[in-house]
Amino acid sequence: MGFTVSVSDRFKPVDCSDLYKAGETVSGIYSIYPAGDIPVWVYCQMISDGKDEDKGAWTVIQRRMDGSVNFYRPWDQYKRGFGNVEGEYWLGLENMYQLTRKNKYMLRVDLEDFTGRKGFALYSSFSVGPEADGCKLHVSGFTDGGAGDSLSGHNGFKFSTFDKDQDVYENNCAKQYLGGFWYNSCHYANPNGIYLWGKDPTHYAIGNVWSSWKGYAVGMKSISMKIRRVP
Ligand SMILES: [Ca+2]
Repeated sequence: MGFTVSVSDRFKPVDCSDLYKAGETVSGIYSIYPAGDIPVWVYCQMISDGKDEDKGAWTVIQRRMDGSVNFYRPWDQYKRGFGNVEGEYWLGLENMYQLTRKNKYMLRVDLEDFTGRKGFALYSSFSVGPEADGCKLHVSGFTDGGAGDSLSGHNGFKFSTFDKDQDVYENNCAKQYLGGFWYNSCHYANPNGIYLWGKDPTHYAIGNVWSSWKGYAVGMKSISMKIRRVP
């Protein structure tokens, strides 16, 4: 395993990049310190082979893979984080804010459908604003990894949950599309929507969909959002 209590007593990595630089090159669960003092468990995807520019660490901030965790949750849970760091989880808006206010990050969204096809979307800049301003999403610099861009349309919007409507829609996007997200009016992607187990045209846009790749009726088998510090 890649963590020990004795090491973290002295060494408080802010994110997975700090761990990678300290010699932890195996993917797995680690504790990081986004706010400096309180440890947070996270999955680190370490890339130690291949091209030099690919090497480094991704800090996973959101992950769906088997439908085992309910993502239809209230604001306080989206703020603090929830789920199982070994499987499906949400790192929490406060942790994302703490991470991205201090350092610059890029974002990668990895997607896989139920036929095994994969795609991704890369963004050269990603940050989350403070709760006092609605935990706004700031994302830009799209590069296509085959899945298209379903996130730039959410840039600048506040985060909404069923009990905290901060979207720009006359109704409640989180209630209507059964997730929590930086809803506009309402979405191009719904990574925290219902785990649909594939294609279900009887339900429109409530799944964990990425519309620019598979439209609004196909839920992903797996989706993960991960951030990496930009030098
Ligand atoms: Ca609304």
